Amino acid sequence: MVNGHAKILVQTAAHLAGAAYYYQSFDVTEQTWPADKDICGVCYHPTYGGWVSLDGVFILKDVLCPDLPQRAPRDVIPSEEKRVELLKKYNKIDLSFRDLLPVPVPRKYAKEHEKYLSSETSLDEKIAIAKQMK
Ligand code: B12
Repeated sequence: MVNGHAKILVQTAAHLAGAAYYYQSFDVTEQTWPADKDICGVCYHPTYGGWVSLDGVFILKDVLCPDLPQRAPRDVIPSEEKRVELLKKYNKIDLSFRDLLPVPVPRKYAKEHEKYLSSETSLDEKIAIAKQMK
């Protein structure tokens, strides 16, 4: 983050890399939220669903591959109804947004990790949970 802004938008990067589809408000035809409401988008992995964190990108400055074919990400939430559910849950920080694939995911976050993520955004609370885990 630089001056409160992300230096790299990892969700856009994940979508363009073909790694995880980035569902945004414009991926839904009938908007069910007020026009002036900011709806944050969310990436969905074909195998791990919402149980992924996009924690960085590798930039290979001297490696150029102009012929590398671009791979489209798999659209794993094709239905309009499910996309609305996903965006609504994600934006309410209802953590069940992670479980919308029709099949179970092979691996989820540890319970402690979930507790950490569901805690209030107060740094003190997060530090206390991290200390408990230690
Ligand atoms: C700032 C931030 C927040 C802020 C603001 C959220 C926001 N999206 O603005 C706050 C603190 C609220 C937040 C909260 C959460 N966040 Co957050 N956050 C970020 C962060 C650091 C930057 C996001 C950002 O500033 N986006 C700026 C906006 C303008 O970008 P944008 O909406 O994508 O717009 C661009 C695209 O639309 C693109 N574009 C235009 N046309 C097209 C077309 C296509 C096809 C594509 C692909 C792109 C594209 O152009 C626009 C930019 O010009 C990212 C990490 C990162 N570096 O990217 C994590 C991130 C998005 N957060 C994440 C998570 C998990 C959360 C929480 C669930 C945290 C939690 N408690 O667990 C909550 C969710 C609540 C919510 N309402 O979003 C994850 C999402 C993972 C995923 N599966 O997608 C990320 C990626 C972090 C990570 N390490 O994985 N977050």
